Amino acid sequence: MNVLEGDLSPPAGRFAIVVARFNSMVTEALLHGCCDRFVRLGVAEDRLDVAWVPGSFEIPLVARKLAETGQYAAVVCLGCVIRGETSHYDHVAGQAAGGVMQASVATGVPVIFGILTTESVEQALNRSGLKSGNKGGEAAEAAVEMVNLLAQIGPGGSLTSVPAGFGGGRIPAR
Ligand code: INI
Repeated sequence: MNVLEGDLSPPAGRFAIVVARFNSMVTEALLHGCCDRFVRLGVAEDRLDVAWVPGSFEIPLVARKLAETGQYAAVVCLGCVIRGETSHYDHVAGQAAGGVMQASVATGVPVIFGILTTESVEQALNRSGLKSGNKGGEAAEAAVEMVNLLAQIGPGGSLTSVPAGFGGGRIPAR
């Protein structure tokens, strides 16, 4: 059995982060957690580009445009949609999630969903660094893992370097 799994070794390339200004107290904390984790994983700040958008609804378009440039190994999306604050929560949260997924599948670039969807401000704060970790940091990890996984699968990866018909992949040490 061949097992493919991305690890957290330092990847090459640049990373884009799209972050919403709406609920900026939370999203700035997500951005801080995201950049901090990238740096800890070996991606220096000068390899990070940050694009601010008005709200989470605007994230997918900009994420897709950035992914289409071919300049980025991955795009991380950060936002915060709080149910208590909006009657159109379901639309904003749902469209943001669907759009992020579409941007990724359409471009073949990992586009990571780091948009908090919570019931309350308290939950949002807890998930942006207070009590329950920082979703921005988790998003940076997911980006690195996906880049390393795709490097195993895609051109030049171990799956493409074995003779046709062998179907083999690298079995990473666990
Ligand atoms: N945008 C968010 O990122 N989070 C929210 O909680 C939110 N609420 O509450 O409405 C929100 N709305 C703005 C939306 O994302 C767009 O910016 C706006 O509708 C303009 O297109």
